[in-house]
Amino acid sequence: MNDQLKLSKGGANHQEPLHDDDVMTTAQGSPIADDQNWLTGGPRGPQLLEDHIAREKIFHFDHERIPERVVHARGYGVHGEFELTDPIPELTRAKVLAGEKGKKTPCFVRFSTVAGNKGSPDLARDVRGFAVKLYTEEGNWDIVGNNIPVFFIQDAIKFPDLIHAVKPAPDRGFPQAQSAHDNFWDFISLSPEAMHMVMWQMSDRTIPRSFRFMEGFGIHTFRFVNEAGGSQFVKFHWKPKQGLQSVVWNEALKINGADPDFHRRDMWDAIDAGDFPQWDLGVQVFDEEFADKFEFDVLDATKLIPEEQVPVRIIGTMTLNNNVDNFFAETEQVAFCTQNIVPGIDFSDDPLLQGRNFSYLDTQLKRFGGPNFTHIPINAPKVPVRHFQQDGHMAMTNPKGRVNYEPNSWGDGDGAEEDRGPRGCPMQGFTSYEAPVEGPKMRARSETFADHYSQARQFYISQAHVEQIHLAEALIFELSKVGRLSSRKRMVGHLRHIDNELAQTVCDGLGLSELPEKTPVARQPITDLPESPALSILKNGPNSFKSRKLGIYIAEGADAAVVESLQDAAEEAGALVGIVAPHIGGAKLSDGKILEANEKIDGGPPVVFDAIAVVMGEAAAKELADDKPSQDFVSDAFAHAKFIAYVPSVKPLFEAVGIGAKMDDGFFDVSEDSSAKDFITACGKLRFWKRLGSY
Ligand code: HDD
Repeated sequence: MNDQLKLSKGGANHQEPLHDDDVMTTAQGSPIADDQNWLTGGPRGPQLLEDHIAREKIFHFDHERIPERVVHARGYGVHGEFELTDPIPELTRAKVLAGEKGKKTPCFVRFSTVAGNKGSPDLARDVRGFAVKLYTEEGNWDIVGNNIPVFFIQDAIKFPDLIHAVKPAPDRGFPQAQSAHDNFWDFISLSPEAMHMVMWQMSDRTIPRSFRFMEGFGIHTFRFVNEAGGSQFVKFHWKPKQGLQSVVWNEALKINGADPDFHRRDMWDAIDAGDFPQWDLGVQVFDEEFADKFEFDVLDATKLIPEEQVPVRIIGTMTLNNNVDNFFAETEQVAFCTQNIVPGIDFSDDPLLQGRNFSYLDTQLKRFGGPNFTHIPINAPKVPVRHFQQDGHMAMTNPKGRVNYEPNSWGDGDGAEEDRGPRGCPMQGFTSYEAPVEGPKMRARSETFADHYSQARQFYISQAHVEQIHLAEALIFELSKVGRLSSRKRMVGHLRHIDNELAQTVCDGLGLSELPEKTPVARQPITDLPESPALSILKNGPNSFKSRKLGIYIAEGADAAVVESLQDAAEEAGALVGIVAPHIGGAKLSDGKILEANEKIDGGPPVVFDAIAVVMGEAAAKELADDKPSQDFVSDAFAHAKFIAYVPSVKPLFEAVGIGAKMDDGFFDVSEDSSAKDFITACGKLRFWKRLGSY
């Protein structure tokens, strides 16, 4: 063999025989000798089409993508299980909810943003998808919900317009993953029905700290149907045991730069560390009589039923405990469908839900190129599937035998031993609740859907003061990105029906010369709905630092005992710790040992932590007082109302950014014994809101 030939074989050519298990094969299973060099005619000659190995590799690569979801393209999936804690056979015959206490059902959850494409940043201001697939013993039940209990529109026919309006403008292809632009607010300001949802969208709900710290909602009114055929209405709620938490907008902007994968990384890390997030499943159950007397139509998805009016009954707990093995196979290929329900659950006539029931199945055809996506493991039920459906792209589980139709008489005993195949069963099978249907065909919105402001107002007045301020700031931010004055004014015209002070604040924030006219209304809003504290994040705070993350910024000479006490206190509280240092190699502490860092300072800004500590030797602190990333570390943590632990030697850094004289009760000197514990206890409040004055 000449030298040139030896060289061209590269590193992939193993001289030693490999174990059979390690030998690479083609997709046809044929062993490959070299997949790093295309077959050529001569060492410097043309590549030969004959190379079936190279062509197969490139062919497959060329087809690696499937169409991304038209909405909710960016998402993150996790496996888990649902445990039934309070069976409700009196309400539903669905075995997943009516079985014995403690019954476990596997599930897969995909969290997502709505507007951005697959590669968009996690902290866009956006609604979050919260889609749960329960692999029940009676087939798959999908609750395809969001982290907000209402929706923008009342009728599914408007969905394409809503999504076109929020997605990048068709001529320029931007802005990506943002609602702060002309088309969106033009559409919204012309859609009074969106006002309630817009209040939620402008609240901190749309910038969650993590998927783990948000609620989930089935939104629509569904039906429970029990064994006797009796039915009640139901709304589904997922309540995070971790509590609710959001970031502030300025943080969101910075997180998108520092870690665009912040949410998916957070979920992966938590599960990887064995800190499994949990949600209680709650149901709000009500009957026709309540529906008739309720102020709004229970079929209108822009309305919720306040928990104070119909309490949420907790019936089970979902634990997410397993990261995916393969992102594409599971998270990308999972296909949720609102029409995936099981006996004992039924639809209501909510016109948004009914339209969704068409759209979800239809969209899977586009994404998978055929009807057999249910054969893919992530979508396949975990119970036997028996029917006469067959063939199509990628058919993998065609029924066996000769019989593929019904009615058939095979197996009836006249000499034919064939298996006759399955039959429908009125006892076990799904039967629709016999809800009466009558009336003329018409294209019209029911008058009972006409009030668009009352619950928007109720949401606003139920917020803590600081949340109201954030909401107003979000509206001002978004509308300031809108070029057309008419849209800005129209929005303020709507706000006047929700809350006058809010309208005035936004009007001033936009620099409008006068308060625009109130938008004409179809129905006068109810202005005396009571506050509903359940709608606020801050009124339902966790009061615990569990599952949160402390960032400790260390530098040369940091007191080793202090660092250790902080680590211990955080660990004891069930929180994670990230070490930040001027170099990724870490820093030498006072005991002479090097503590390695998880992040170099400009890669680990405070926005990716829930609270921070700064522990440095005097000389290092003086030197870093001039360092911009170090300055940002303390000044951003301060500006975002975070709790800050420190040792006196780091004061030069605080002074360099002007917070030395502003150290409030959110600061903790942790050089004293046991003070680290007090600090971590205080961190349970998550933020020191008082720092922000009028808040
Ligand atoms: Fe939708 C995906 C939630 C209204 C049409 N939707 C999708 C996902 C979630 C929601 C969480 C992502 C599922 C996943 O992770 O794969 N959608 C909602 C909620 C709605 C809603 C809570 C209102 C209450 N959606 C809605 C309407 C339509 C659609 C009115 C159409 C008329 N949605 C779709 C879709 C998607 C989808 C195009 C895209 C990918 C998919 O279905 O599987 O069919």
